[in-house]
Parts: sequence; structure tokens; C-alpha cells
Amino acid sequence: ETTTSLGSFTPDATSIASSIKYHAEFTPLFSPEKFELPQAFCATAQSVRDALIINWNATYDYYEKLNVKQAYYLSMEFLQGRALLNAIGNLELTGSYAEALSKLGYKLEDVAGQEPDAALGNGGLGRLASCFLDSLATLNYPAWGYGLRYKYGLFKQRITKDGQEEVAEDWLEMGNPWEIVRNDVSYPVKFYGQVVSGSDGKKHWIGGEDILAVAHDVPIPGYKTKSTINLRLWSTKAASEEFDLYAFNAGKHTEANEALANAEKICYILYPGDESIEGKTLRLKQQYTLCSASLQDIITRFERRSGATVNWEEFPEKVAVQMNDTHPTLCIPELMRILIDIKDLSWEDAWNITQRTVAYTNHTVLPEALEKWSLDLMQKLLPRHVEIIEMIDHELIRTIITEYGTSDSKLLEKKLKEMRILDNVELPVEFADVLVKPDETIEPHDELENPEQEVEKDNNEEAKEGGEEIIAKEDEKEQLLEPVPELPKLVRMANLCVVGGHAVNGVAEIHSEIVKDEVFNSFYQLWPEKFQNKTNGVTPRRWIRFCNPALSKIITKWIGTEDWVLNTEKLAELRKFADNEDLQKQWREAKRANKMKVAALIRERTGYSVSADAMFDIQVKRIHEYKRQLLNILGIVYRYKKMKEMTPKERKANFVPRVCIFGGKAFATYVQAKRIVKFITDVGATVNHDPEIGDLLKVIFVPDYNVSVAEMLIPASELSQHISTAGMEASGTSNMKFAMNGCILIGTLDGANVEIREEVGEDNFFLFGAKAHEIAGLRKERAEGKFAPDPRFEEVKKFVRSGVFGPYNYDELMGSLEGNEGFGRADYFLVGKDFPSYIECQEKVDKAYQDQKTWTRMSILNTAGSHKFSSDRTIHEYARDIWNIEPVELP
Ligand code: DL6
Repeated sequence: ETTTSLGSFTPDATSIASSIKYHAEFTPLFSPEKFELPQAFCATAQSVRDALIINWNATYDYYEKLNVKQAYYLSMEFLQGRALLNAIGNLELTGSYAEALSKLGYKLEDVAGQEPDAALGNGGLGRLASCFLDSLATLNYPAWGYGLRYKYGLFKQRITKDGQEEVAEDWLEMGNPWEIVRNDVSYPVKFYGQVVSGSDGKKHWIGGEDILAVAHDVPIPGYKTKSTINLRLWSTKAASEEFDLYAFNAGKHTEANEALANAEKICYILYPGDESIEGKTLRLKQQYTLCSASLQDIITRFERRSGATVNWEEFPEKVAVQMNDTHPTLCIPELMRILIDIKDLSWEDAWNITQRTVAYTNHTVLPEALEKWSLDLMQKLLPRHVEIIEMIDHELIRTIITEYGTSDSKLLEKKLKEMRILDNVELPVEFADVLVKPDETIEPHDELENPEQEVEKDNNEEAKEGGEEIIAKEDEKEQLLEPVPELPKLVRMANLCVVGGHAVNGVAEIHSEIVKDEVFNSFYQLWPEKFQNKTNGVTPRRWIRFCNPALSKIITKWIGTEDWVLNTEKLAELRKFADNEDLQKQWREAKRANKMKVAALIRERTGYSVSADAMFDIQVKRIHEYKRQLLNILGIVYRYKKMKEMTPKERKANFVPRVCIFGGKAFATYVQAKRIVKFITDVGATVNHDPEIGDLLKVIFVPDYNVSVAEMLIPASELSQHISTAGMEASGTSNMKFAMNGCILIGTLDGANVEIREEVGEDNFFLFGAKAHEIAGLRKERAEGKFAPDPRFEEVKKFVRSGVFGPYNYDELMGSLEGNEGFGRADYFLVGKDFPSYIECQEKVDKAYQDQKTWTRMSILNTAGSHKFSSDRTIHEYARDIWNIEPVELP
């Protein structure tokens, strides 16, 4: 018998085997005659779920009894990956399950391999949310996650001769053995309708369309603890009376079903294309569903736990809501609406409670990713929320005027432009006079003369071609008189978050500084106390202990305890053995074994054979221009060209053999990212078949990168690339996972790279590239045509254009690096600028790899120095500085 965190329930292999058999027989998912791998997985998962439910119930009974303050993490994304190995690992039942399955004729590994990834997320933001859940449970914090239960996960990526192809990911095809469908927990969510003032003096939001959000609970076990928290995911459906029985009986089958289908499609996919108005509406509906259903649920729990008398003042003492990026921003007006319209609180009280309850994490500085919603669309869909947002905006304007006064009109105008929640919306009448009208300050002479001069200059240019100077001049004048098209009225969600929340945090030190100094500088000047940093982290359970058992064993052996899984500071003890030859040997053997597994995966997924003796150089992340996969692949092309120019002997002397591995998905409508995928696969198709090159260089694009693939690639990686344009990657979290697994990073001083380099030591990190503070100046230089590209950069582009990688036309991709007419911003991500320092840094990598002792030492020091990047540390900081919650250990 094993003693487990299950208290009195101590499953051994025999009882586990009978539990699996029981589920195979009595869970009516499959035909009873069949017990093959898929059935074995489902039955095994259900038997684990039984164990989880015991702890899950105990956890919530206890929280309910103590009425403790809980944190609620609201996120549109949870990138959970597979759950089986993680759950039995956390329950310390891996051995028992392996034995039980072998009694039934199966290998645990094969059974676990049947589980589809729960890919309810896109990238780092979603995976961070999942790591946070693991840490919250492990550290016994009372917390819940709230998200949406998308019918289809993030698309499945296929690589064809044309590049990336997206296919719907039907992750629920075989059912989801982990979830508990809670038909008893559902809330109405309203869209459209109108707001009327009642005779009671209150606002009533009436009419419109009502759907139901239904809870699906996923128990999240902590490691070596009984604490098992909840991830509540909402699905949407129409209320049953919405099914039009009369229409159906009249043969109008589609119409009869319309309301049902409309409600269900809200949760079909994550980030539906939003180019059309329908797409935008659907996204806004998703966001509101998440916020409304979760808040109704939180409030119901608060009221229930309050008993007979509800004291709303206490709400922030029992509830902390964290908005994971701006997608859950509607929490702010929704909480206000519920408190004012339904719970009868005054505006002032509701505002005070809301601000004390919610907090916001920013995950990006990319302006295009800071959400702005059309005011018109929001007005139609959520009319009462727009009234509330207008009121918040109104109060904000008052604060800005009080702060900056009206004497410096330009300053006031600038502040209002930057800080208001509503953009391109006139000031309310009350403030109509605070800004001096343009004609009161600007000399009429200035206004007319300057544009005139511009026109003249332009016309002269045109005249050279067309010779119709005078007519063109007249036309331009007429154009000047034409009314300027009205700018779209927008709701800036990030501004609303900053105003409505009590804390705003960035996700790495450098990012939090940029948030304060640039993105929200005006807000920072006004409310410096709101701004914080919470450097991201990743769970050491999933990201070393379970995904890299070979390395974990070695770490435990040398440190002398397995405590490092909970107290990662202990990893630092590896430093003293970094030069030990025995450790180094074992370290290399573990890495090699992991590389062999990846070589097999590559063979299976791409057909290419790669050598486990070559350096595994990996870049896996969303495909995005700022992450600069293009810089990596151009570096590879340059390497290939140089190899081709050498004799075989020279080649061997100058280059270490490398397998360059890429993985990642390009958003379906992101054309440039898709071109990059195509380019990488084309380079691979040429290089990998070049007999002169052989094992010296292989270029692999692993299709359909997801959490499970990451769990294989990261432990096998020796060099990993985190090479974003400095200042653009908020943090990155895979950099942390790679460092933990003894991989050496090549990177820019960006996001968490900065802190990783500090922790692992400058000598154990390959640094290159421009610094964040230089970027604006460099872009300006570039735009002014003052940038002189390095000849090696010109050489590599020319080589690509020569057609060596096939018939695809690379003009657009290469053109984007030059800012050619029609190809958008001139190398906005500064690939050309960083190219020389990147390839020089890669030469240093090759040299270092040739000395395997030094390399292994660097690798050990990366693991040893990675301890800060556990999500346990991050969660302790959120709990202490933002949520004000305490751990609650179950008796
Ligand atoms: O904070 C988690 C993660 C960071 O590590 C990444 O650096 C950052 O890109 C990502 N942000 C997003 C949000 N949107 N965009 N772009 O995914 O968050």
C-alpha cells in the first residue's frame, strides 16, 4: 500500500486495475466488446477523476466552511495540454497506475499518448494561466480558474507544399473524461435589448436575447497536497423554450433551431476571425459570456457564504478577480451593473467595491494587440454596459481636469487623448469648454499656409509626370475643404482595466518598466501605486519533473532530495557540482536519450532522419514577426550558403552539426507569418536533401506544435532561440522551461531573457542584438534611409531570391526586410540590423559546443540558475501583493 495525499483512500495497483475495469464496463462511452487503447485511456482517466473528486469536494467544503477569501483567475485561454500524467504525478500514483495498466496488458506511456491536448489557448498567455492553476493548487491557495469550454481547440496545423493549413481540432470527439458537467449550475446571459428607466428610479436592461452559460468543472490537483481546485469552463446554450416547436412541426427545421445554434456557436472556437462584423460580435459575446457568468457565479457564492445578511462592503475581502489581459475587461462594467441595478448599491459604493476587487495583467506592448471595441457594436450588444462605461469615462475626465487644470490646453488635450476610455468621442457637454478651440489658438495663417506648401510640393512632383500642375492644385484645394472622415468611436479596454482595477502588472521586469514608462505612462504618473511587476513563471512539475524524468532523477540524486520540485531554490545546489565529471556524464546521457526520442518523433511526423549526435537547436513559439523566426531561418540560410562554398574538410572544421527545429502556429489570417512557415519548410526541403551537407545541417518544421510536443522537445534541446526585437516580447515563458531543462539560450535583452541571464550568469547565455532603448532610434534611422545593411545580410537575401529554395516567390518576404514600396513597414522588427550580431553570436555557439565539457557545465548552470522561474514564486507574489489571500491547508 502506498500512502498518498488521498488520505484514507490508498489505492494500490490491484484496486486501481479494478477501478479501470469498472469504468471500462460501466461508462457507456464505447461498445463493451472493445477494450483497446482509446477505451483504456478513457477508463483510466475516469478512475483518476474519481480520486480527484474526493479531494476536490474536500477542498471546497473546507473553503466554504472557513469562508476564506478566494482568488478568481479569468482567462479566455487555458492551454492545459494533457492531464493524465500530470494528475497521477501530482497524486504520486504514477507507479501504481503503471503497474495496474500493465496488469491489464497496457503500457502507461501508450495509454497517456491517447489523450488529446486540451488546447483552449493560443500561446504563452494561456499556458501561463494553466501553470498558475497548478501552482495555486500546489501551494494550497483558495482559487478558481474561469474560462470558456470551446468545442474546438486551437486549430490542428498541417504542413503541405503550400505551407500551413488549418484543420478544426475536435478535442471533444471522444468526450472529455476530466470534466464534470454541471447542468445544475447555469446562468442567463443577455445580449442586445434596451435600457429603460423604471418608476423605481432604477435602470432596467430589458428585451434582447438571453442565452444560458452552463458550467463544466475540471478538477486541478496540486502536487503532494490534498488541495484540488476548480477550473470552471462555460459552454453556451439556448434556453429550452427557444426551440420553436411550431416552426419545427411546420417543417421549418433550420429556423426552429436557429436560437439554439446561435447560442452554441459562441463557444465553438477561440478567437474567431474578426474581420467581419459577425466575427467581431461573436468575440464580444464570448468575452461578455465569460465575465457575466463568472461574476454571477462568484456573487452567488459570496451571498451563500454570507448567510442571512449580505454586507457588500466585504465583497473585496472575500473575492479577488484577476483579469488575464484585456479579454475579461467587461468584468468591470458587469460588476458595476450587478451591484447597482440588481443589488441596489449606489454608484460610489459599487465603484469602490469594483476597484478593490479587480486587477489587470498586461501581456503585450504591441499596440495592435491592445483591444479596442467599436462603441457602436458594444452599444447594440451591451447597451447598459456602455452607459456605465460612459459614466466611468466621464469621471475619469473630471479626474484628469482636476489633475492637470485647464490653463495648459495642449497638455490637457494630450492627457485626455491618451487616457480617456472612449476614443474619438466628443467630450460630454459638461466639459465642452475645457479645451480651447483650435481657431482660438492657432493662427488661421498657420492652418492654411502649411498644408498649402505641402500641396505645392506634391503637385510639383506630379506635374513632372502629368504636366497638369494647375488642375492638380485646384483638386488638392478642393480636397482640403472636404470634411475629414469621422474616426470610429472606440472603447479602449486596456484603459478601462487600468482605471477600474486596483493593480496593473507587467510580466517581466523590463516589460513592467515599459508599461510604466511608455504604454500607460500617463496613468502611472497619476496612480504610481497601482503599477507592479510579476515576472512570469512555469510549473516545475509539468516542465521538469514529469516531462523530463531522466534529468529529474539525476537532479534528485545529486541534490539528495526531491524537494526541489516544490522548493526550486534547491536547484541552485547543482552549481557546486557543475564541473563534476560524473554528473556531466550522466547529464549528457540524459540529454542524449531525450534527443533520441525527438529524433523518432521527427521521423514519424516529417519523414526526416536526424542524428542525435548533432546539436539540437530549437525555436518553438507562435509564429510572429516580432519573435523573428525569420532572423533564425535567414541565419540558417547564411550558414548553408557558407557550407556550400567550402570544401568538405573546411565545412567540418568550421561548423558543428546542427538540427535546427522550428515549431509553432501562425494565426489563420496572419499572411506574413504563414509566408515564414512556408519559407522554413522550403529551406528544409532543399537543405535536408543536399548530399553535400548530410548530417551537418538539418532544418525541421515539426507540425502541429502544442503542449505535448513541447514536453518532448524542451528536454531534448541544447540551444534555444529567444530572439525577439528587444522591447517587444513581454516575458516569454518557454525560455524559462528551456533553461530549467539545461538548455542554453541565445537571445536578445528582452522579456524574461534579461532576468534569466542575470540568474544563470552572463557566461551561460548567448547574447546579441540591439537593446530596447535603442529600438525607436534605429527604426527612425531605418525610415529615414540612413541604415546601411551589412553585406552579409544583402548576400543572404540575394541567395534566397536566386530561387535556390524552389519556385515560391520570396519577393514579398524579403521585401518586407527592405521596406520596398507596397511591402509595409521597412524592416520594422529590425532583422537586418541584428543580423550581423546574430550570426557572429552563432559562431560563438559553435565554438562553445565543440568543447563538450564547457557546454555541459553551462547547461548544468542553466538548470541551477532557473529556480526563480517557478510559477510557485510568481503565485506567492500575486497572492501577497495583489490578491491578499493566504494558503489554506486542508486538515
Ligand atoms: O505572459 C504570458 C505571455 C508572455 O510570456 C509573452 O511574452 C506574451 O507575448 C504573451 N502575450 C499574449 C497576449 N497577446 N499578444 N500578443 O499572448 O503572454
